Amino acid sequence: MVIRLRKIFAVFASGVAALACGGGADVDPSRGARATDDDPTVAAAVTLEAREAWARPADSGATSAAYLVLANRGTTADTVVGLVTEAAESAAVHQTMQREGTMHMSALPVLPLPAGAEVSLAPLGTHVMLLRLRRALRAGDTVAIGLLLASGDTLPVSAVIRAP
Ligand SMILES: [Cu+2]
Repeated sequence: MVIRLRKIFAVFASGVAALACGGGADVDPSRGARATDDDPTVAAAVTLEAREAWARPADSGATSAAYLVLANRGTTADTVVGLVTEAAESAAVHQTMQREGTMHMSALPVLPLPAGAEVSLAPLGTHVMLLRLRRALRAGDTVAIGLLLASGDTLPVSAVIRAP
C-alpha cells in the first residue's frame, strides 16, 4: 500500500510539474509523442476534465473544503476512489445532507463519474474535505489535489484559494 501510494504521488507530482510549466520547454518532445501515440492510458485520462477548482482559505491545522466540476467526456465510466494532497494530513470526498433542519456531512467512499456526465462539487453539496492542514491556505495561493481513479490514473487538480 505504501509503495502504491508513493508511486501515485510520483505520477501526481510529475503531472503538477507539467501543469506548472505549461507544457513548455522542460517537456521532452520524444517522450510526449511516445506517450500520446502508444500509451492508451494517457488517451483515456484526457477524457476526464476538472475545472473551476477552488478551496476555502483556512489556517494551518484547521479544515478547508475544495470544490470543482468534474466532466467525464469519455464513453467509459470511472470512479474517484481516493484523494492525495501535500497540503493536508487527510482528504476525503464528503456529502452534505439536511436532517431535521441541520446540515450534516458524511464521507463518500467513492464518487462515480458516469460516461458523459458532469459532477459538480459545490458548497452545501458534495465537496472535498481537507482535514488538519499542514500549512495555511491563503487567498490567491493554490492547493494541489490528486484524484485517484478506479482506472488507475490520477487526475491532478490545482485549486485556487478564495473566499466563497
Ligand atoms: Cu465535509
